[in-house]
Amino acid sequence: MTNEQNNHQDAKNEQLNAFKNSNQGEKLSTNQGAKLSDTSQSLTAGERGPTIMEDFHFREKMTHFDHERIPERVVHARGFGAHGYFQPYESMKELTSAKFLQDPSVKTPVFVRFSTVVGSRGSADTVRDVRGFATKFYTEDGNFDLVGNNMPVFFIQDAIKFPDIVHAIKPEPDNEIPQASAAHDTFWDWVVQNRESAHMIMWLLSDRGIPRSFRMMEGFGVHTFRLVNDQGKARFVKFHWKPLLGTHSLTWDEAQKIAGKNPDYHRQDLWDAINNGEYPEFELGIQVIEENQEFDFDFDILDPTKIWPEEQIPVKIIGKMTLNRNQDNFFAETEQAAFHMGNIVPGIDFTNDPLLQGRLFSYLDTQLLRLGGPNFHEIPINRPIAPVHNNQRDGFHRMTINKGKVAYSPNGLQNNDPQTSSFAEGGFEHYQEKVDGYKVRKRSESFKDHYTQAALFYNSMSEHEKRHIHKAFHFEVGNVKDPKIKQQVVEMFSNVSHTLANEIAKGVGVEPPQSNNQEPQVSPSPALSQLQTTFSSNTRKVAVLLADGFKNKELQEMMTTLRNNDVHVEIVSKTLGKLHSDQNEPVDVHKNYSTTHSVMYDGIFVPGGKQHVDQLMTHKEAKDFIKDTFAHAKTIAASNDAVELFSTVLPQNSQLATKQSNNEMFNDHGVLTIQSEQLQDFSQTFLEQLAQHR
Ligand code: HDE
Repeated sequence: MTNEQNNHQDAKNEQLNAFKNSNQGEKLSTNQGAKLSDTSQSLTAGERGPTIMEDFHFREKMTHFDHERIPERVVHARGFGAHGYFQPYESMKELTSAKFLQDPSVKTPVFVRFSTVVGSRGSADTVRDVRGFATKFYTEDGNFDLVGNNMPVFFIQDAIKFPDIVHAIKPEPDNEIPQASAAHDTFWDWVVQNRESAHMIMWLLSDRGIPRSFRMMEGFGVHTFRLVNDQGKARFVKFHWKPLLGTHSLTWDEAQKIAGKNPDYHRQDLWDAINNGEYPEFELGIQVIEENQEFDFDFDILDPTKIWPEEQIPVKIIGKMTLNRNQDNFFAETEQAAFHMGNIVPGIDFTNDPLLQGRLFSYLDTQLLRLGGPNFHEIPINRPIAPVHNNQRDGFHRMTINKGKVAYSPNGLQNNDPQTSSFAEGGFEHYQEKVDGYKVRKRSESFKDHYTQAALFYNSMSEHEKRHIHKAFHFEVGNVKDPKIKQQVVEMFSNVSHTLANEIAKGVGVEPPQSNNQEPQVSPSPALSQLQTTFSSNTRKVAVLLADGFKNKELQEMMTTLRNNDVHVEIVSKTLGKLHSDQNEPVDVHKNYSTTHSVMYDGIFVPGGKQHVDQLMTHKEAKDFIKDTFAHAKTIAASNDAVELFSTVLPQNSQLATKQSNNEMFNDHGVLTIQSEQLQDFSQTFLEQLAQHR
């Protein structure tokens, strides 16, 4: 890589560096730079007297503190960001003039913010919700914001309904209950009144609503955009992010328990992965439809409640994003990041998707309130690396010192500077689409089919994914108090699938569907099932349950294989400190049963050692740990003496061994046991099972 390319990649970082400040080795001062002799005692009239007005330091310190909050985002309040870069695999010149998609050797800096939608800033990470996936590309042509979600469709077709759906899904206004949840009356009342939400509800109540990690979820631009090339030729496009680790989810039971054990589970996971050098990677994919094919499909390509099935319109992978740097300051970077659909660059353009059109208004508007005025683009995280020159002036917290008398255009005094640029010179020109129509408040007939793709999604799920959807309905709709709404949900989803509607009815205690709705006839789209994803044991976490007197050789062999394959291993025991093997070799305990829980791991291993196993038999927490991991269908392995522990703890019918090879036994529940001191092959099998996720 040449120096110039390196510089481009680092340009954003260098820009941010200019604003960074560290207190290390420095003297305490006021905001005006006066050094201070004391910051822990107010200035008072006498040692036991009142505080004196003159105490400028007290007043400055307290006033600043009183003002240190800004409004949280009205939606997507809870989020977490990271820096990285994007690199195209090949030139996309044929399709777009966007500079950051031209040259595979150019790295464009990015900042990504992942978020939940409904919960407030302090809510838990693992709630059932849509996840935001917003990427700011700091391109040499200005910032391009791809503000997407981890689901490819949305609840509504028209932005004007957004305040309604958000009011319905947020906590109910009289008592502000429930937090970060759709499981309440107002949301489901809204759903049955808004049938266009059917498809999105299927995604939300599927495993996609409870991702295992931000690193293991897809991202989607949702709307149909345009790519425009140098010749001005345009095509329709949808954007996809595909995680290299595959798309994986928690179970509902895990998600709920993790929310209590570690509400920061997802942000911790992202932060740790980047700190460990395990940089999350996402490939950028595009689906392209030619302009003359706009009406070739049985859905409207501008309808944001529809996907473009991948089997029909394949996703072409065009580049990769790597997140390789954690932020230095959450507030300065993640909290002040201001995304906006209107941050666009030449070569990409909008379409008439009515949801997209409305978002183009909302994002700028919301930043004006949240960040306190029109100069939020000057906050370091939001600054483009491209030069900024215009006649916009003044306003709260203006940083730029614009020189000269001329702040208008056209002007003669400054020879018309700053000058506009033609399309050929890289000036943004809106795509000249012919639009002709009456002013109406009316949705096109082509947007009216709300059930075919909801059925496509449901029918493309594997049996266990369908079961998870049924259970999710039981929880979400089961929490609705009004029986009328529950019945309406059943009737609504009988338009998607009778099986689904009957399952919902059974679980929430209402009548099976009364209406005789037709189920849409669809053939599945395999790409929708998470069974089709990539599987890898990379960066997974394994707990080793231990007590004094374990067999160190077994422990070390397993740990070596796992660690050599980028699996994280933690030793969990009743108390922190050190444990000793049967030969008195010491090992450090990483977590005790109070500071962790089985839901924090993707698998467990228990080595042999009689004394150690006898003790685990008496540790209720160890037995619960094994039972829980088994119940969540994760990989569990025991060697030698520990096999007996498993047979005691696990349900009788769990069939510890259904298959035997090389002294090694395993079954399709992911339970692995071995009676041998040679664990090499066994640890490989464990690794393979771990990669299967469950
Ligand atoms: Fe947003 N959305 N949204 N949204 N959205 C916001 O902007 C809005 C929609 C998405 O990490 C807000 O800065 C309207 C779809 C993400 O900072 C606000 C409509 C998609 C984020 C807003 C939608 C999204 C937001 C709140 C209906 C996926 C977080 C704070 C037309 C494609 C960005 C803010 C971040 C945030 C409005 C629908 C994604 C109020 C009006 C569809 C990832 O402007």
